[in-house]
Amino acid sequence: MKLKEIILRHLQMKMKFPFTTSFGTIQDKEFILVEVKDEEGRSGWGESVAFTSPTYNEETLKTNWHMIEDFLIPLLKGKEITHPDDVSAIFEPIRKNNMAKSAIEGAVWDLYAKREGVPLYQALGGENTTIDVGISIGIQDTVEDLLAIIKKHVEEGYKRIKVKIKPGWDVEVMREIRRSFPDIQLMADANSAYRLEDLPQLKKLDEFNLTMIEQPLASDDIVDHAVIQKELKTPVCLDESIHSYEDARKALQLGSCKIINIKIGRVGGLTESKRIHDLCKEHNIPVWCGGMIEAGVGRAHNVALTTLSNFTLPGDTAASSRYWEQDIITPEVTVQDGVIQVPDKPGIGYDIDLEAVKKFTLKEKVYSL
Ligand code: OSB
Ligand code: MG
Repeated sequence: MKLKEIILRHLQMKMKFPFTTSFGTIQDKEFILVEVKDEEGRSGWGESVAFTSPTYNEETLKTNWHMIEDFLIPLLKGKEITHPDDVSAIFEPIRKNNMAKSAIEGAVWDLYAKREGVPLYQALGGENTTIDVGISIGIQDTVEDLLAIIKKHVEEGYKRIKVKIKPGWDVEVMREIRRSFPDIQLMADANSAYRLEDLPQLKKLDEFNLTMIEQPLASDDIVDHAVIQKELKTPVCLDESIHSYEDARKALQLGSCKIINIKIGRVGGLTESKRIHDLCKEHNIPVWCGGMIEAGVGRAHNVALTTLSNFTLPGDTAASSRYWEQDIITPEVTVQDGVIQVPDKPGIGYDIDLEAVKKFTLKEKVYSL
């Protein structure tokens, strides 16, 4: 196929509540929605997961727009695409900027699956028609507030509770959670808030039977993580540190983690996500799908990826209604007893609500190829 047109839209969607991690607070979600069109006018959809500030990683909404407009779209001009895997190959000359690449690549995957008349999850080689999900809970003002939120989500049926931690909001908080919820599947995500010398503090978390501790150390580190993984009973899971198949291969070789969180945007797309999944499967390393507070299009891609067989741990893709009064897809992503039914329509499997898209769009630009 040849791509005919790409439309970039800058959307802003108000979140129901602010989400606080060790690196900061996100309130109004702004992101780029990508629409790619083929010769027949069919559309595929992708979502950039870059935030407005370079606090999770170095990318931002504006750097993504710049990369897509000035480098990625020009690379696609005149190219014949026989399979979405071609897109990562075409983008190969551009270093990093994975979230920008992924937003386009995801839209091409959706378009490809629609042209083939198959659901995206099948195009990816996914096997499961339902996926298990957990939920990620931000840092709260008080432990009482946190316990009340956990209670609500446990009652809703989410299969695993993840809480954000940072120095000063860690061991005593986890102790209180375990006291109230002795049997839930529980984990902690530090978003790189600790350093090697904090090992004694991290070791205290071993007493709470956590499924894992996610990204305790620096966002570009796999060496110190290998040191602490040897000292900790709790499995270490890497998020920020894994940008590619090569990073994953090296982390597994070093013993930097026992679990990997795959985020499609962080690793540059679905093709790379699948390669990392396959590598981890070969090495008996379980994976799960992380979240970036996505709107519906990003959620749909997460759902499709999570159907691959080595996604054996619940992911972070909660219901659309968790963050949004109104999402940009119909139907919205719903969760029942911690399970999402994977849609079986061609492509991402959810329709785009163009009225909603219009309502949330601040800026739109059309590029002809
Ligand atoms: O580290 O997984 C993370 C949100 C923003 C940035 C980073 C992370 C998160 C989450 C929330 O944990 C995931 C979600 O609900 O989409
Ligand atoms: Mg994380």
